Amino acid sequence: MKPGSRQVTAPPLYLGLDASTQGLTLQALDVEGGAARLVFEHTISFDRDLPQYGTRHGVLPNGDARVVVAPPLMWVEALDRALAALASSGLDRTRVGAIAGSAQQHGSVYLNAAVEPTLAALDPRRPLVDQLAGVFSRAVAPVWLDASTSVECAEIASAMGGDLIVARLTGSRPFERFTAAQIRRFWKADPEAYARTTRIDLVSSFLASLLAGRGAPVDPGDASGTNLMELSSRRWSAAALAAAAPDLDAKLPPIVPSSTVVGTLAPYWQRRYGLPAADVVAWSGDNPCSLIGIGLVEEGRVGISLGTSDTLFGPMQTPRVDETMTGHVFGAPTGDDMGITVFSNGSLARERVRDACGFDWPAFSDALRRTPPGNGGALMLPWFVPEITPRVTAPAVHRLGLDPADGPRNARAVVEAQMMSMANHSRWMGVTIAAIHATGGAAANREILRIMADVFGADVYQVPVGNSACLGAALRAWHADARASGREIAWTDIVRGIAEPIAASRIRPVAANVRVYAALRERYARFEQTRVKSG
Ligand code: XUL
Repeated sequence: MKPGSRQVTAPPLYLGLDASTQGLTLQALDVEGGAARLVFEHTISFDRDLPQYGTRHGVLPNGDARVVVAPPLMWVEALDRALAALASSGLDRTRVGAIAGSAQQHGSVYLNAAVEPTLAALDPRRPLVDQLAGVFSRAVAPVWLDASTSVECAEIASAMGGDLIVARLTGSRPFERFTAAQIRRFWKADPEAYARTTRIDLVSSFLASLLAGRGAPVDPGDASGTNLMELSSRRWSAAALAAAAPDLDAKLPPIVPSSTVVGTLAPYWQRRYGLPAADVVAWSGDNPCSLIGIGLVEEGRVGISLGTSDTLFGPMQTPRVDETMTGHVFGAPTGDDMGITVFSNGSLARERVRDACGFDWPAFSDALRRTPPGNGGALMLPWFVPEITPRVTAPAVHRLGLDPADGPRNARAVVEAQMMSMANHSRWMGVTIAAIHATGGAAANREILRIMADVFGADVYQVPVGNSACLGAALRAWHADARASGREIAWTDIVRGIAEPIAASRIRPVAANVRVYAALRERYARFEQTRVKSG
């Protein structure tokens, strides 16, 4: 096909990319007949497939554990390889209608004046990575795991009038991993390199720019992970920019709605891989994309991901800020807001208790079956590692009326604690939770989900999706492409049949158990408060 033309005869394919910490995934969806079907998936693992960059788990080893950075050139090479894999997949790639992406949030890429002319003149005969080496004003990109900016967070809070003012304005108090503090630290450490920086991208807008062949904007979902966007107007906040670093306004991409078509696939991609001039849709963060990828498109349902850390997230029609300042408000791809709260003692805490009891997972589940809801009033605060929610810097495990040697009751206590903590610390979202979509490794355990249903008093469903962020990105591509051509499709129709929970997996709450937990949640909150204060 002639580059620049788009002759889509068969129903289009929609591409989603997910640039996560450890790898880059591409999925293709076929939406024939109005129902989406996954027809291609390919993942590039940074450590395994691009060993020349020397990453471990996708980031560069560093003597200071608080400093966590990655080489942006590695992401460039991964993007090229992902589209090469699509080109050799046998799929009819001339059918590609639009492409959108999801990226790890908060990370920032620092570019110099060479970036615009370089992107505008990419040579399809040479790999992307060889052509982009000269566009960076900083060779590395700090990512969300970085925790080195506590001083900068305090400086930003003090310049803006305190944590709560920042939280009310931007949706979160200053956090170490958020982009404002990262930019400030770079400016302080290397003011000359900062002055040479003409553009600061998020990981999402950087990769979208490569696809479009010119600087791409950011969406509110990812911009709300910077501590720089005014949540109410979805614009950069002059006060937040001034508190972070000088001349920042001129270096940040504009913010556009998530469903914006930001360009078409650059000639580089068309000529190199035989792709059409497909729409490039604004990229977003992985959490906003996951919201779509597990079918959370209306307030009243939330997702709980039980993984290394446990997270609770869900759409909010009206933005409400967490005045206790542990949760975040991000822009959702639907145009609404989303709340998210992260708990660091997730699977690790469950495993520690399981191991201390000498159980395997079936024995752990059996213990949950054999012990009564409410555990006879016994409580545990399972802070094996520093906890984000509530903020606990010195980890310690506390028990109330619980014998540490009583294996079954300890198994129940850790799960009840996690569920009660999530239920209590998500009240700030003001969402009446009717149903929970459970994902992550531990969501396979139905005994754990039974406790979840009873503590929240809500139906719990299992979700079939593997990479929900990538699927969410591909579905966003479909939604934006349809919208751009005047055929707006409701989000409920976009997710139908592909990003929906498994109906048969439903676990309903038991009324008597819900009553037990309603009282126990208050006791748990008091116990937690006394320990947070004394700790
Ligand atoms: C959210 C966060 C992570 C990253 C990486 O605030 O830091 O979820 O988006 O996945």
